[in-house]
Amino acid sequence: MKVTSADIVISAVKPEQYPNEPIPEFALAGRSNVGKSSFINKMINRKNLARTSSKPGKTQTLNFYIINDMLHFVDVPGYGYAKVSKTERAAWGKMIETYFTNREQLKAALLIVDLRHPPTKDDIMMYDFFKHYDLPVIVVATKADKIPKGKWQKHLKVTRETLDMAKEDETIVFSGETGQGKDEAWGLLKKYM
Ligand SMILES: Nc1nc2c(ncn2[C@@H]2O[C@H](COP(=O)(O)OP(=O)(O)O)[C@@H](O)[C@H]2O)c(=O)[nH]1
Ligand SMILES: [Mg+2]
Repeated sequence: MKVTSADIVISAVKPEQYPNEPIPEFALAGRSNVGKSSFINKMINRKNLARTSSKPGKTQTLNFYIINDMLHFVDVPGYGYAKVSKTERAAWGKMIETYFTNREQLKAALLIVDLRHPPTKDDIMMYDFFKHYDLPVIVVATKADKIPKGKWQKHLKVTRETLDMAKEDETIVFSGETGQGKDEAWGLLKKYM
């Protein structure tokens, strides 16, 4: 996919703010700091359109990006950050549930996990949530640059097994640093568009 344009559309907190275009949409879910924003930036060849940060738990909005006027990426606020109040956690849950269960344009969820480590309890919960709502999930195992290539398949197997992934759900080994997996990711997304 040749990306010729990419822009932020809106940072939304409620459905009235979601863009109305009937174009395919893909949402990025994952732990805070796992590499969701870096995934978007790498996919669209932009250094910092999606805000990346080493301070987790900051973004509490759904950030919609439009690519080539033909699809949306939605950067979803991360989970698993300890220093979040009960109230904030509840607000997050409500926003996530509202978005993922009512969005017609949504073609698949991209669950971003860290290839180096087994998925967390929260990752498993997120995966199960998507399956419960019959949403296709693509698991993107990122930060691959941080472990030797010879170990990727072994780690990927742990990822699939820990999430107890359905056979039909795909995984991609990715790196927001090197761009590993980028073409494969675009190839998969095209299948859903
Ligand atoms: N080495 C490496 N670092 C990454 C990768 N993806 C993200 N990071 C770093 O991890 C931190 C969090 O990334 P970010 O994209 O902001 O995570 P988000 O909170 O999920 O959006 C940043 O310091 C990134 O530079 C990757 O694939 N490889
Ligand atoms: Mg982010």
